[in-house]
Amino acid sequence: MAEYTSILVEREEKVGIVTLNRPRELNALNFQLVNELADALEEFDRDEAIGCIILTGSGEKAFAAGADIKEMADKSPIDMMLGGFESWGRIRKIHTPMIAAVNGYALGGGCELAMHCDIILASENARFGQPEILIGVIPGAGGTQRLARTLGKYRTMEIVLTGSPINAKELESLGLVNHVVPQGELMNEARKLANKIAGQAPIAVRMAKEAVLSAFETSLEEGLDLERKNFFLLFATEDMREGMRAFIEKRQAHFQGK
Ligand code: DAK
Repeated sequence: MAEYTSILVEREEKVGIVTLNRPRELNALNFQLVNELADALEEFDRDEAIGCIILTGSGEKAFAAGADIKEMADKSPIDMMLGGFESWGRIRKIHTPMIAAVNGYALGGGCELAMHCDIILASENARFGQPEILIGVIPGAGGTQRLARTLGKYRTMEIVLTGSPINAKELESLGLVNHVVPQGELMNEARKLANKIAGQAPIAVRMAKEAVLSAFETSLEEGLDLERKNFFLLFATEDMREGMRAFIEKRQAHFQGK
């Protein structure tokens, strides 16, 4: 593992854990942090032993309070364009399933980062929002698109146009948060879920993630084609033979990622 200054990186058997670690700034996402995050996620993604990644924030107050406003305040459009935002694209391309364990504020880029993950768990005190409008800009890392695709037009408009935060329970009922849990249990619940995913057949997991994500990026026809091709391809894996044999023999399957 490389040395990082703005994140903490741990591995627990098949699960990688990345903690955003600028608690005094409520884990505000400066360029260095997002670059380090992309590096760490790619490193886990290349590691065949890692089957799921948990992303969380340090401290009790925030997952991440957004991009670092102090760092952005004097930038020009060209600075912003050339200034390192490509790391967000790298995070979007991670194949390993990612669970956001949202332990407080997830605002602006923090909310968008949680939405880059595949499953969102939140503590009871978590608050999500896209407050960019309050500082004269709009979401820039997918907030308008991912919220609209999950919540629909009208709720998204209110969130983006008012900047008002929403609590985790409401987002659970709207389908953006998978589960709300007491703060003290958040990481344990995230670990349980991550271990469950990491115990499945790795190639099937990867193909399943790719297929679900394609629902947001392609037409239904193209998405169905991709799903079917991935389904057929899995019949080339040893894990598929093992999974089906284990079912027939009434025993636990042992997947090898082959
Ligand atoms: N940036 C920098 N510092 C921040 C920060 C942020 N986003 N959020 C909090 N901090 C700092 C505060 O300045 C304060 O530092 P000191 O003053 O003590 O030095 C410290 O963290 C504690 O914050 P507060 O004193 O404000 O704490 P409170 O409990 O009173 O309030 C709060 C908590 C979360 C409600 C408040 O801090 C807040 O409103 N923060 C700003 C939230 C925000 O507006 N976030 C959106 C930022 S814009 C893109 C990718 C990403 C983005 C855009 C494009 N591309 C790929 C193109 C993302 C943009 C954004 O996120």
